[in-house]
Amino acid sequence: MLGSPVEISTENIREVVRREIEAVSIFDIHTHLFMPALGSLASTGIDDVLTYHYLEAEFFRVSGWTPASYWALSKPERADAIWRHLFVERAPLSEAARSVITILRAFDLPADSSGLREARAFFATRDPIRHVHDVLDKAGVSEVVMTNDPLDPQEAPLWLQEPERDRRFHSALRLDRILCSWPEQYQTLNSQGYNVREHADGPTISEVRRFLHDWHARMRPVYMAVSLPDSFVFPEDSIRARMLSEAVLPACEEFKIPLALMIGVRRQVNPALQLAGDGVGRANLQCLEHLCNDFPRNRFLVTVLSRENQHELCVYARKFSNLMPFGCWWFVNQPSIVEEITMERLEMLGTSFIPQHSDARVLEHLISKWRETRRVLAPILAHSYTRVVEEGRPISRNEIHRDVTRLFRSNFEDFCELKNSG
Ligand code: FIX
Ligand code: ZN
Repeated sequence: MLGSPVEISTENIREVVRREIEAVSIFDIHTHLFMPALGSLASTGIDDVLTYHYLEAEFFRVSGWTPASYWALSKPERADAIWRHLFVERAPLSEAARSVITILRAFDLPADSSGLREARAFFATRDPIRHVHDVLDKAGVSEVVMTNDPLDPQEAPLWLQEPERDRRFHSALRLDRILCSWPEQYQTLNSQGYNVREHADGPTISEVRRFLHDWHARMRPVYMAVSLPDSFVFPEDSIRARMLSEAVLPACEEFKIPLALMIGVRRQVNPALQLAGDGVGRANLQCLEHLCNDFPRNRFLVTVLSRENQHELCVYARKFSNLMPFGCWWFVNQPSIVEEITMERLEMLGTSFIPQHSDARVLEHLISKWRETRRVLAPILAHSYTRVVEEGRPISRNEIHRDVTRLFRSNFEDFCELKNSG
């Protein structure tokens, strides 16, 4: 019998699983957070929490405000407007709205006040370094992976100054501008000293390899990443497909890091809403067959945005061990859908997947998003163990501890070959 000899009775399984999930220190594999040394890019505090694009989308539905009139406001004025329309004039029933309540309660701040004065005063007094520590601690998160864009006009110059690294914040080399808007972006590579052309000829591909090499050395990313539209096809006679197969995937193989594919976003279906204006589409996932088959020495972290693509992703994961499904991304990060996706993955993949990432854009999101994930996943996992015990195979606490650790950290660490697994 593995680990402690103590077999867990079906009555106790729920509580044991709940405690193990409560105690596990999570490795959050995809966020839009920034390490302290990149602090000027970071978002934190009640005004950033309220002007989160998930809430802006809901605000535009109910407020009657035009996007232009909203964007003309300052950030605190926008936060005031969102608070009034979504939290005072309405009960905060949506997932995104309820998570604001979770954040306020985590700092013992009132959740029913008419205004934000007290919350603003509280966050204004926080020491930034201390606050990062407290939030990670409250969320039970020990490490996060950032989203780092080497072509971002604000972010790229900060990396050239060799910012102090923080071992809690890993980097991910984000390649959307290269793989999704090359005609608009290739000049930025030229301005960084790379000699590339719009039509991506051979010399351009080598220069992109050199670019990836330099930024890999600078950021030391745990993976490279790209979000892809629902229309993404591979193979294809396109600059994107060529960049993928001749530059990005060979570079990932050379650096022994995975490529993260986030498939199914329809960017800017309503541009007036800015970040809140993105949509979703069902993708043709046959691209995964070709990528996993044609690049067997590459590893692929994959998440899909459309609910309709989730089952196919599970089936592909059963076919390709170099494919690791991760997270319930964005529009499917709703408790009822997370339940469905996670149950399906447990039934089809056992514990060989990464159930969630936070996609936190504001530091405090870590608290609400992981509290909700823990709340939703515990009964689902307990149900799976109970089924096994009812079939006559005992389960021990150590087995539960091992599996929970796998799901929330070591599956990722092992897939990325990160040293300090466990
Ligand atoms: O592509 C991404 O990484 C997405 O997560 C973002 O673009 C999106 O805006 C987001 O914040 C989703 O949660
Ligand atoms: Zn994201």
